[in-house]
Amino acid sequence: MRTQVVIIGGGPSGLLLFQLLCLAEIDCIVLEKHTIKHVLSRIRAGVLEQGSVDLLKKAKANQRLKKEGFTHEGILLSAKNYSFRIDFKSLVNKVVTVYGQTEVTRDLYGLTKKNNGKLFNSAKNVIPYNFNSDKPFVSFYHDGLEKKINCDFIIGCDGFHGVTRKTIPKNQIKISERVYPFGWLGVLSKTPPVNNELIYANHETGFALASMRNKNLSRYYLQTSINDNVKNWTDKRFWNELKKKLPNDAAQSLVIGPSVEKSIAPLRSFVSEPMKFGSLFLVGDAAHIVPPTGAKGLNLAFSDVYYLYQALKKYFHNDDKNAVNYYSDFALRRVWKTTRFSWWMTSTLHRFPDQSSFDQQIQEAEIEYLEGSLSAQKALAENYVGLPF
Ligand code: RFL
Ligand code: PHB
Repeated sequence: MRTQVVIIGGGPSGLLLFQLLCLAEIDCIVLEKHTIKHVLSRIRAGVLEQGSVDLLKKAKANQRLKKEGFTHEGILLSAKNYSFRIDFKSLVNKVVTVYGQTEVTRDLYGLTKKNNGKLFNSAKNVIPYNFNSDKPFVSFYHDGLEKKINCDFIIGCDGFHGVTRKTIPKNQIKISERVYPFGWLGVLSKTPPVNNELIYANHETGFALASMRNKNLSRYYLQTSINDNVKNWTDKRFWNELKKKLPNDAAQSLVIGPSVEKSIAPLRSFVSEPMKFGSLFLVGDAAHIVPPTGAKGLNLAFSDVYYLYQALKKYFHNDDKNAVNYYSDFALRRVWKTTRFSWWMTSTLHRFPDQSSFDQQIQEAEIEYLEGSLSAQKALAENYVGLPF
């Protein structure tokens, strides 16, 4: 087989790049390790920046998003069970859209059937080869048969645990990392959201987040210890802890019910540089991870997709062979600014195991400062709605 671009990984970034390239009549193939059912069973991001919404529109993947996405003009921040609002609309004249990553991925999968590109699900033992030459290729197994695809470029969209980054020699890669000493317990419940906007709560017993998917589906998160296990979390314990951490007025109106999904995720910041090695490129979680506190991971994956899509279009259509060489620098500039913001949100809102009463007071003072300072609010809003790309 031969194609122009092989995309390893059929998560949101791989599928979005695939759809954009297909629309630009650039030949491509996606290799995804799992079944579609498995990919769509993962509950992850919930908040889209305007730049991500615009890119999904460009990919013609916004039909349902337009109808079912919720525009949010602000968030609530809380400390000591008292909350105040950050009004994005009035501060920076931008908004975010609440629409689940699962639905984004479902919409993108729906479009793959219409494309002349190819998608292989359950592709096993995918291995990129020869990306330091002008004859790269990828081998994999499908339906028990070994296959080989010759191509011009290989794109690693295969997430943090994927194979692509691991095939790059260690001495060619620089890793910067921070592992946080806590995780997030996420719960999905068929109950009305506690508030019509997201609530990020700092509390002396740990962080909580109230989010949502739709009018009758809530998504909540609680900070947990790093070695915790979901088995330790009965629904009753979860709701009690959440109530304790939310602002008082929200806690009073919280509707509780059985959980329909419960999982624990670790939190880390991770950047691997550069994001291009010869004819191999890294995109999204394959290259970088941010803690979910600023709702940035998926959005950052989409800005990578945008830079790479632009570069590949120039390469194939405008005979600009140099454009792909700028991808890594462009993408990394935004990656580091977003890594900084996600680290800051995480550090300001969570309780650290060795946190003294001094540290707690500093966090509370920072949040109080945010309440009183429009300049501080503007900086938060500008980052939360997404830096331009
Ligand atoms: P993904 O989604 O991990 O997809 C990678 C795909 O590659 C496949 N794969 C392979 N395929 C072939 N061969 C191999 N060897 C392969 N190895 C892996 C996998 O099966 C998978 O289908 O990476 P991608 O596309 O870069 O997307 C990144 C996002 O998923 C991630 O950044 C976000 O979910 C992060 N995130 C959030 N981001 C936001 O923008 N806003 C949010 O509100 C937000 N909330 C979150 C989050 C992540 C969370 N968790 C669970 C880590 C909340 C949570 C709790
Ligand atoms: C979510 O709804 O899953 C969500 C929202 C905001 C975040 C992280 C996760 O910061």
